[in-house]
Amino acid sequence: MSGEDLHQRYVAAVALANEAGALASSYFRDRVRMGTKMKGFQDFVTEADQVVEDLLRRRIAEAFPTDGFLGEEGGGSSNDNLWIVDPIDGTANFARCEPHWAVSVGFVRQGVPEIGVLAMPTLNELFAARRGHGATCNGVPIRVSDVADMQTAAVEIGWSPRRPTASYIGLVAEVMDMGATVKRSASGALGMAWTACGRVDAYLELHINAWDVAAGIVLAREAGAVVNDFFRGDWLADGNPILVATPALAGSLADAMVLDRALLLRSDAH
Ligand code: LIP
Repeated sequence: MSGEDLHQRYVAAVALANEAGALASSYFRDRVRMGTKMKGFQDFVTEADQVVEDLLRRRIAEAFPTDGFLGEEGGGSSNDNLWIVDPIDGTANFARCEPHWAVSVGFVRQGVPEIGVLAMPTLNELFAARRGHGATCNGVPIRVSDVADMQTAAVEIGWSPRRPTASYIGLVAEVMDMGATVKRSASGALGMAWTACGRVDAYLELHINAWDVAAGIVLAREAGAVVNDFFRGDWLADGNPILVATPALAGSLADAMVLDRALLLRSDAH
């Protein structure tokens, strides 16, 4: 795939994330139209998730008919050129009319994340990155913070019922014992975007799915973050842990998550 082919997909991803964000916004705060349902314990889905994913699936099939598509709600299959989409990341927030949610559009080529775009309509922010070309928020370059002291760090730790509560509480306690303040905002994608622009200094989660991170991991790496090797093993079917952090904090946070420091990927390792 040429650089021009990737550029075309980057331009399309930005336009699609904006269009999908506008569609999602038309459901936001309309609890009746949202039609919230439960997929499982603490696992929400709304009508907006489905219609936004359907829009993205349709648009990408029209524009790039030989590319693959995987969405959180409708699934999909692997492909050398694979779009990985979370139509609304932070669905639990969206369902409660809480504004911390985003549309996540990622593009992965032969297992390498190349393009990541997040649209956050409630703050009118669009995060975008292409591998080797930097990361921006509303067109302005973004960088991770330079925080190196855990005593001044803010770390977001995502949670889901996919791992035992005790493991989550244990990680929170360990990171707090290291001196950091810990938060959880229920959108992994935005946790990675926040890390990329220095609003927090790291995002950790013991297990997360590919559609939650495919875009955010490009944003974070292009903004100078160190990330773990999420795209290993059967990452597409099974997910993996995620670590995204400032370079100075990544090693000690990897130790807290019992991740191999040797497998951390530095942002200059393109
Ligand atoms: C969410 C993730 C978050 C995780 C939540 C949930 P969703 O995605 O972004 O990191 O902790 O359990 O999986 O379901 O809102 O698209």
